[in-house]
Amino acid sequence: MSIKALIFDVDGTIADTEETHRQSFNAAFLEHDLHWDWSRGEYAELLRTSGGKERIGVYIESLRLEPAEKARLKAMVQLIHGSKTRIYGELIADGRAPLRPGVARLIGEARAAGVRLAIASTTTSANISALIGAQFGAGAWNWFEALACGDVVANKKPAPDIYARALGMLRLPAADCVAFEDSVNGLRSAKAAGLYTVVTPAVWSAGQDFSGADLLLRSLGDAAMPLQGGDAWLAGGPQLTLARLQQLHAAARPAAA
Ligand code: XBP
Ligand code: MG
Repeated sequence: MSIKALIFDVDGTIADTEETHRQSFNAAFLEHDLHWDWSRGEYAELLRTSGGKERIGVYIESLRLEPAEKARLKAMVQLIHGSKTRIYGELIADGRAPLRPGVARLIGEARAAGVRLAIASTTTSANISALIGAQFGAGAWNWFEALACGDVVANKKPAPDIYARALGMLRLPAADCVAFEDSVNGLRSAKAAGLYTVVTPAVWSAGQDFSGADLLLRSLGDAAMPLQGGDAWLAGGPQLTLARLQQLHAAARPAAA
């Protein structure tokens, strides 16, 4: 098996979580008496900035305020983001963001085949723990050998740092692994880290430029949401199986020198 590990992005890839993030940001703003309310359109733009704290900072910078007021608000970002993360965890624990098609199936195939699992995400470990617990059950946390997330790296996606961190934790070369992403920032991060990258765009990232993706599919496909048309042709059927991914990954490997 040329694939030794699958490395999953979280938000938008494992589950479509960004609407829950958006609602959590807005609830946190209310909690802090800030009359900010990010619409879907506004949030889609703000998503170009990876990281919730960085995103709030970019938003504050965009406001027509005196420098001193901007500085005062920026000093509150950590506090606001802490509230947002608490609210998000509560919503996710209620089952807000179901897994995307094929994610549970492919993870099950990988576990059965002894292919290792890892996460490389911009969000916080608290958010990932809430999602994994809610959607896979508490014990699933141990399925992922490496968890590279949030502030463990200085440079978030599209920088390669978070994937380099996951590879280091796995002690594997990029050539032996496959990354799964939903956004152009994530694709750029995984490709810059040298990874074969499967992109399954989420509603929030639809229309972004995914040139450079090794495989671009609407989803990973499962019985309820089978792949069709060109996706089915690329995936070799209604679902992207580990066996098919192995074929594609092996064919993409540079010929041994
Ligand atoms: C997507 C992100 C995160 C989330 C919000 O992460 O950019 O910032 O939008 O989560 P991923 P935080 O790499 O999993 O796609 O507020 O915790 O940053
Ligand atoms: Mg993502």
